[in-house]
Order: sequence, then structure tokens, then C-alpha cells
Amino acid sequence: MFLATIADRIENPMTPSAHRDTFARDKLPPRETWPELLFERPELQYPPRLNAAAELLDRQVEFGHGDRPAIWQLVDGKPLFATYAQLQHRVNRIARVLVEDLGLLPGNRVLLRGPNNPMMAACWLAVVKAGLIAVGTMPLLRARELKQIIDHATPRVALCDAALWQEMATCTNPNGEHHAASLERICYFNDGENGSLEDMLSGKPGDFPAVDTAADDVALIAFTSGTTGVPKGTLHFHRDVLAMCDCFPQSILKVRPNDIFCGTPPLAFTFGLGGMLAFPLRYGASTVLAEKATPETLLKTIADFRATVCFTAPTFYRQMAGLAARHDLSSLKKCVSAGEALPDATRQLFKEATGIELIDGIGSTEMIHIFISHTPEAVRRGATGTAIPGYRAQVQDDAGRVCAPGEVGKLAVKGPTGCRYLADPRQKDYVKNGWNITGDAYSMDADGYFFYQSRTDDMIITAGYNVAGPEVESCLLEHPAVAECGVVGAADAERGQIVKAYVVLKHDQKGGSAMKKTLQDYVKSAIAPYKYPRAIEFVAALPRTETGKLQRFKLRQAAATGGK
Ligand code: 3UK
Repeated sequence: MFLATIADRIENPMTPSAHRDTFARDKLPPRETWPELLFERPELQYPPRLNAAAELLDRQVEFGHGDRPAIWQLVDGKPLFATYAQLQHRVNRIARVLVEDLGLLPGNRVLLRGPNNPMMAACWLAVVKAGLIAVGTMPLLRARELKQIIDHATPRVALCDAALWQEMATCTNPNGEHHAASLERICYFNDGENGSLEDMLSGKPGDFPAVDTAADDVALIAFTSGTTGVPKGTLHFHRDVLAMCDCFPQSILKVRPNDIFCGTPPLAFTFGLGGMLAFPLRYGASTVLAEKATPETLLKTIADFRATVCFTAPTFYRQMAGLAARHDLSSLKKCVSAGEALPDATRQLFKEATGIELIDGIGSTEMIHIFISHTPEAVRRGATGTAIPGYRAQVQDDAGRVCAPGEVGKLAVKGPTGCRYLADPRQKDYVKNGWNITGDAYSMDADGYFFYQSRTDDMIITAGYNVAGPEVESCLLEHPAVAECGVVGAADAERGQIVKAYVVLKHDQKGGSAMKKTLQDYVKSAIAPYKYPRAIEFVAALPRTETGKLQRFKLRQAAATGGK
């Protein structure tokens, strides 16, 4: 019965929409430019009508889990939680404000802005439950970047944490250079003032029936964090939110209801939307939402809340390894690393410090979450893992042919989720012949393990050799003097490019020509000598995005100008 339903929908993919505002459906890329979608597994047989927020929240209450903890936070230094029933009550009242007071109609976009905290999570759920479309924004964005997103997604309303009012307000100043015209109203929360969102909630009843959305109505527009260029909005359906919960967390992470999640990725980043909110709720587990996170505070959060699962980026794990001994991490069971390649040196450091084998996983905003990963038991050194159940992956050459094992080419992937940009010509770059082309150079071994090389556009070509910057970085990170590093190509008259390393040394180490020679010799002895960094520059810090990614383009610019 379910199988018949899904087969029908693959033939005739769009079911009647609940959206009165058809903006998102109108701006979906043409069907023939979508990736092929796979719904082979039993857990991916979704019914045609589906509301992701109702599935994540209302179902748990219906299952009798209303009194279980859903969201934790530190209040006056003490861990406190909101139960599923309390969260549902809050979400319903926000949904009522959106519909009854702000007059929003299904399909309207709502901009969401705030650090990870309970109100921010409740707002996301309320928007989705009301059949509106959530447009998350990374907390550190400035008015200029917010305007780009607002102009593209055209939300009428923003729900914004009062702590981030400044850049937000700039966007509604009609005389300002960053005025974003679609935005009519901003409701601030977490400030306790008159007129705040909390104020608007106060008289509202605590019930709200979920809008009967189609499984393929758009639930969120995720803007790519991207390290360069103009942001792209990716459209994800209600069923995509559930598919991300029913793949990686089920087959790799194996979530249990008593798991307590914590970590750093913002809810506006789909890595964080999954890891910090949707995954725990889908399994009746709970999540710690902490606003500020440094490696030190994240370790403290794990100890304070006895968290069992952690989501963050490789650089955080590397720094946490050095500080782990000072904290009680005995509750911690599973740690997920994503966002950029996990160097084996970091994996080993973290394991030595905590006994935990990191779970690496590659995901993307376009695919919504992780599609290649491994269980801790099945780790293969230097590999990201294998295609997770529900997804298929292969390495292709420039003509789209499958590469032989060991050959480097472009990573291609397909599964239940995939790339659909909001009115963007770059759709044709990400989707080719039904495959999502992630922009990563990978090789696959004979057992189906995928080995990350670099971003395809980051490959360094020196005297005719291809050198993947991340491989040299991994090697340098094994040296005890190195805290962090970034490796790029620098223009060179003789060799075309040379390998150049930007190195942050550990506190007790000194840069200089002796250290330079030590590191160069180290790389030459560990990997093919032609890969050694002919140029090394010692720096105090590396440029990174809010999602923890190294901004190699900034290092390339620095290398081109000879500055830092
Ligand atoms: C890189 C990795 C090697 C890779 C993301 C998990 O990072 C996420 O989404 P973005 O759109 O970036 C996607 C790109 O980031 N990358 C991510 N993880 C890894 N490279 N090893 C990894 N483990 O270049 C990819 O194409 O910001 C990650 C879940 C959801 C996400 N959105």
C-alpha cells in the first residue's frame, strides 16, 4: 500500500499543496533538472500528506512522551528542561500568533534569527507546523548578507532574538543602504519587553492543529554557508526533514530516547537543524541548546548535562582533545564530526584523550544532511565512510563515467533528498544526469569507502602534480608543534603553483627558519616529497566560516598578494 503510494508520487511527484502562497512551488527548478530521488527503504515510505513539525513534536506527545525532557538549557547555572508537552504548548501559541495576529498564510516565508536557544527552536517548529516556510539565518550575518537572503526568499515577517536586533533593524530602515523591502514586521523574543513575541503569546490557547501540508510542500529554505560568492537558497520539503532523521540517526548514530544531544552548529545550518533539534525530537530524546560555544564551554556543557551525543566540526574536536582531561566526560558516547574533512591526526588525538572514536560524516546544505559516514566500529583510517543506507555514491570523471577504485574524481550522490535551488542557474552545476555533484574530489576503494581529497576547485597543481591541500594539512597536523594549518596553492613562475602552508603553532612553539625546515622535512618523510610545502608562513589564526570551515579562498588571496 505504502509502496504503491510512493511509486505513484515518483511518477507524478507533486501532490496538492496546502500553500495558499505558491512562491516556493513556483520557484522550484524544473522537474527535469532535479536529481533522481530514491525511496527504496521501508522507513522512507512517507504518506502524501505530512507536516514535519507535527511528526517531530505532536507524535511524541501522542505516544505518551509528553512528560519527557525535550530541550535543556542552563538557567542561573542549573540545568533545566522543557518537556515535550511544554514545548508543544509553546509552539502552538507561537503558531497562533503567526496566523491570527500576523496574518500569515501557508507558504509565506518567515525569517528566523537567533542563537541556539529554546525560543529559537520553538519558533522553527511553529513556522513549520503552521505550513509556513522557515528561512534560518546564521547568527553572525551582517545586514548586507541578511538583505541578500531577504531579497531572495521575500519573507514578510522575521522572528528575531532581541540579542541580534541591530543588524536586523538595519534591514527595515527604509533610508538605509541595506533596506530589505519585503520585510514588514520583526517580532523580537527573549527580551521580556512590551510588544515582544512572548507578550503576544500570553493570551493564546495552547492548541493549534498542524496545517495539512503535502509531503512535498517546502518546509524550509536553507541558504548555503558557502565559503565564497552569492548565497544559494536550497528548498527542502516536509518529507526531507523526516528523511534526514530517518537515515543517518537511525543507521549510523542509533539514537536512543535517553540520549542527550549537544553541540555547536546553529539551527540555521542544516547540520545543526538535524543534530541540535530534529534528530533528538524524532527519537523522543532531548537536546541542550547553548548559545555560546567554545571548545571549553562545550566540554562543560557535556559534563553539566551529562550529554551523550555531540555534534561539532573537526577543529573543535582537535581543541577539545587538549582540554578533555579537565572535564567529566563519562556520559559521552557518540561524537559526530562534519562540515569539513576530519584529519586522521584529529581522530587519533580525540580518541587518546576521550576513548571515543569520532563518527565522520559528509553532508551538505543541498542534500540537507549526512550521506556518507561510518559507525565507530567500521572506521577506516583516512576515509569519510561508505554511502549510508538510503543513499548511493560514486566517483565520476569529468565525462560522468564511474572511476575505477583508487582513481580521484568528482563525488556524485543520490538518495531520498537532493538539490533544488530557489530560482538559481547553478542548479545545472550541482545536478548532472540525476546525480548531485557536491564539488568534492574523492576516491573510493574496492570496499566502497570514500576518501576525501579536496574541494574540486581547491586542488593544487604544482609542476604537473595534483596535490590535495587537505592531505598536506593532515600530515602537518600530525607534527606535535602544529595547532592548526591551511594549505593552498600560491602562484609560481617556474612550477605554475607551489604548495604553501599557513601554520598556527602551539603556544609553546616558535616559528622561524628552523621550525620551517623541521616541518618541511617532516612532510617529505611522511608523504610523497613533491607534496611538501615549499612556502610556510606562521600565523596567529586561520580564517574560518561560522560553520567551522577553513576559508581557503582567503588564504589563496593572501598567497597571491604575499600578505597574510
Ligand atoms: C564539505 C566535508 C569532508 C564538503 C553539512 C553535515 O557541511 C555541510 O554543509 P555545507 O553546505 O558544506 C558542504 C561541503 O562541506 N564537508 C562537509 N562535511 C565533510 N568534507 N568531510 C566531511 N565530513 O566540501 C561538502 O561538499 O556547509 C554537513 C550535515 C549537513 C550539512 N549542511
